[in-house]
Amino acid sequence: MTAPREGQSASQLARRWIITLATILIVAPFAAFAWKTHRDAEVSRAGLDPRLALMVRIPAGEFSMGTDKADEKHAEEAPGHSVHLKGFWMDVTEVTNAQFAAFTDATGFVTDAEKDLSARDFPNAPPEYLKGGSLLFKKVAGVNPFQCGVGNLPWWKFTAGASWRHPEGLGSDIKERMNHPVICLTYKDAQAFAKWAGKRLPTEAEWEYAARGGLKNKAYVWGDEERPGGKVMCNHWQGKFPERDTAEDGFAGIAPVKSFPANGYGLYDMAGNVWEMCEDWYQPTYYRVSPKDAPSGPAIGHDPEGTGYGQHVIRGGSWLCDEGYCLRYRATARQGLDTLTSTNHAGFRCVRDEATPANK
Ligand SMILES: [Ca+2]
Repeated sequence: MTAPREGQSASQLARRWIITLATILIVAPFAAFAWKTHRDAEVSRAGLDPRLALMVRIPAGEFSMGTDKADEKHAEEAPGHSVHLKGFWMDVTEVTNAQFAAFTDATGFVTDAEKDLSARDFPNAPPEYLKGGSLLFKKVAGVNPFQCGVGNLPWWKFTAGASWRHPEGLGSDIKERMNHPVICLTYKDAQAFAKWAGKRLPTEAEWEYAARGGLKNKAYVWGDEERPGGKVMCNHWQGKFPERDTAEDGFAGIAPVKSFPANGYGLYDMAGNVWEMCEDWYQPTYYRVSPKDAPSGPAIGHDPEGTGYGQHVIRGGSWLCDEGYCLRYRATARQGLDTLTSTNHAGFRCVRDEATPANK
């Protein structure tokens, strides 16, 4: 041990050593965690386009998917069932406009919302629905959402010209929204991006496992309390839906990615902001027959409108989910999105198999 300097007593020196040691013991675990997270994220970028999202490694494991506590309105979340998954990598954020622009710049890809439909392919569709466009949310006053049928919700308006480049319709753009999640895409658009990026869409089971961030059977991806310490934990709707959003969380509409705290795996916005498209077809009763090992969804999609195209799973809820009506920013919430439909409340993020070579 260092000899006491002039004017410094042995007890003073001992105190200094204790303080130094305590500081190291307190700081070291945080530093190690930060270094590991950084290393994992950086490793995942090897061989991938640097314009794409960083990824974090989600370890193999088993978890309880869904819930036995689902009420009648959310029966599709039941029953709770045990699922085992291999490890994989997942994008830290939802795919952003900047990342999607890198894809279209490189490939010339044109999204479904940017194309007109053929009257020959869709002979029963009204002419206004054959124009390229997306379903956009519009505020509606004097509506009780509980009394609206699910098939024709009055706050959804097909808007010709709306697309990921024009998210509020013609006349709007994404210049100031490059770090917002990309929206107004169909499932096929999301799949095309994932393939180009050397990634894929997550299965629904992978999505929920990752969203839980290592927590077990919690109602939300951050715990059991909706607002711990009074804090709004994700971007959703506050106020009277679908009439007035008070934006108590700071955002009336979509927020830039990473605007709220990450979950236990370092993933941002696994609740709220935009719904995230998964690989699986959607069936409300699938959990009754879902296998334990790496479930990949039913063979065909739920088709309540009889379109013949079916629905895929979306997860996580969005900026439109309010506490009183929808509450679908819970960890187990799930619903379907028609395969040919693009909207301004759904986006996606990608995953990659653990064994995928770095050079694809
Ligand atoms: Ca909000």
